[in-house]
Amino acid sequence: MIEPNALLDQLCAGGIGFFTGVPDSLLSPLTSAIVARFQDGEHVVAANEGSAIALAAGHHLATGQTACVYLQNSGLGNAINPLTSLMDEEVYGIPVLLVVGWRAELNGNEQLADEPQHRKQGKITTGLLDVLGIPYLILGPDGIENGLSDGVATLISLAQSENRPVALVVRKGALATLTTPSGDSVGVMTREDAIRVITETVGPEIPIVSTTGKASRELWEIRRQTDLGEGRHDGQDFLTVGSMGHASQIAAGVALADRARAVLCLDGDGAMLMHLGGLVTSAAIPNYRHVVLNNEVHDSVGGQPTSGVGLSLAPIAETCGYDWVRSVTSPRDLPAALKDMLAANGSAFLEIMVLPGARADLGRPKTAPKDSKAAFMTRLKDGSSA
Ligand SMILES: Cc1ncc(C[n+]2csc(CCOP(=O)(O)OP(=O)(O)O)c2C)c(N)n1
Repeated sequence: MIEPNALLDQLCAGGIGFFTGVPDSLLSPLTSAIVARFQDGEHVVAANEGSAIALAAGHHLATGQTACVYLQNSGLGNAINPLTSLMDEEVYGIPVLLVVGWRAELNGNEQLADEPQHRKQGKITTGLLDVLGIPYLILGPDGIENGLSDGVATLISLAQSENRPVALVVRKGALATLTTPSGDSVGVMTREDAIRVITETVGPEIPIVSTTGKASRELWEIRRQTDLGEGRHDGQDFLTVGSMGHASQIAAGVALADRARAVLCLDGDGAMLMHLGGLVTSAAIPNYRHVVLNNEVHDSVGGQPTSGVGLSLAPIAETCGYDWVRSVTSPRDLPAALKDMLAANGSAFLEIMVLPGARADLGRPKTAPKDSKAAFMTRLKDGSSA
């Protein structure tokens, strides 16, 4: 196990002076250390992993130096386009060190038990790096596994001498823990309380597409406590367990298929910012209802800030063209705001300021994703206006 600050010392000694990325629970000791150690300009939380690669490219163009991009392996998909068409030696040849949190890691042929959304990516992570031609080292609890113990220095030199991306793939338990310093809170109600009020106010006829992380886990648990009729608990919601940032366009696809039925997207601020462009599409759909739970952090992976700390999301929605927009902080105002949102004439966007954090005993969905999908599709079909 390595102390995150000792790893950062190695990266700085290798000449890395700029850090960017999207946080990951497995890498949270490292990102907490980065947040505590580096100032604005030396560290930027990116909106998505592809943007982080582009920031690293810009940093290299301006300074000639190599940047570090941290990401969960699920974010490799977002990073692949700029890795292959910008950084690759067949194009501009730009060095970058990727630090990749390996969810659902493989140990030989054995895969560490993890959630369904991580299984495929866990299996293909190192193979994907091979296909991309990105040399990598694996860092486990006992140190570097496939090279010399001072391999990180050699890896960074390789990136610099050959002008190419390299990667450090980090296993669970490789980094010693470090807690994220908590900042000022923007909300007064918990995310779970807000979701409970949403489920109580939104009738059973409105399907909900919820975002990646703890919001979906809380929604799933709240539904367990609520009988949707005939002993049913499943079917009203589609939990976007993976694919962070895409819940809004899944909901848009559902809403476009039946304009007579309202569809609600339950989003997170980090997820919304990850693929912000989709707001323009959603805002043009009159039966679309967008609720964003804004805690200004990536709460589900350790509470690191999002790229939008201090940013009010409601004016962004307004500019993107939503017909009805409001922001609420007080739990007292929430039920009325939700009712107004549901009754709105045209597309609607409600920002709810919430506290970071979740219950320590929060569970995870136990229904298999394919069963949830089938229940949701049946529900949509039964409730269809066609
Ligand atoms: C492409 C991608 N990058 C990173 C992650 C890891 N991840 C899962 S949830 C999450 C945080 C989501 O933050 P936000 O939308 O603000 O919701 P909160 O957790 O604060 O409720 C992150 C970074 C992921 N699942 N997918």
